[in-house]
Amino acid sequence: MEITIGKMDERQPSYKLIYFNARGRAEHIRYIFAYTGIDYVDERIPKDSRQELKKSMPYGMLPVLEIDGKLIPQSNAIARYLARKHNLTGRDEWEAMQCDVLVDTLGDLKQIISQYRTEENHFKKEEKKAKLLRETIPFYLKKFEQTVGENGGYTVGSTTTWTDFVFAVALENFENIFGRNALENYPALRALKKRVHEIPAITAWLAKRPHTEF
Ligand SMILES: N[C@@H](CCC(=O)N[C@@H](CS)C(=O)NCC(=O)O)C(=O)O
Repeated sequence: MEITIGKMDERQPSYKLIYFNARGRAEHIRYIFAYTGIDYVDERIPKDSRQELKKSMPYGMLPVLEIDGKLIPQSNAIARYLARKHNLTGRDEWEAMQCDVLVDTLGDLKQIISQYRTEENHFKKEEKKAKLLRETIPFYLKKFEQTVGENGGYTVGSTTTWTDFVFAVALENFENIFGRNALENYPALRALKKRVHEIPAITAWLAKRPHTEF
């Protein structure tokens, strides 16, 4: 008689992450794959096949994660699913909720920054930039700075979570958009980004990932 110890179904699903050749809304998912060491295909769709491919996606948008052939949309649903499976949502339900609160709040700020970046009217764009730099960004970043400072360098609790990855990716973009000194008043946020980038698996990913502007 054979005795099976442990879970019967330990098979790793097959994963293919489908996105454009950009960090964009897929990079935090790539960080999770890098950190956990899970195999996946990092499929980057060339510009000329974008329109055709989008038609076959559940909501016509990317990223999509193909899990054993099933197409799953929504970047944060994908990231949260992987994070839950691989213990990256904190120590308990409370911390998992804190992860979501921070990811969604950062999402609010990213949306306002995106409205500024896509503004075509030069005058309105300058107005939006001034308000962002004077009010909106300090409002959010001061609060994030305080939280990360209180948590000793983590966004949530005292362990690495997927939220740390979401923030590290966003802070890198933030410096690209607003300049190298954009985080000079936020030492805890700079330290958070540095800590994430110094996790060996993430350092290795940063060294080998394709270079893209965003
Ligand atoms: N809430 C969705 C938004 C997805 C989204 O807006 N994707 C953009 C790219 S970042 C897209 O596919 N746009 C269609 C296009 O660029 O043709 C998510 O987070 O996954």
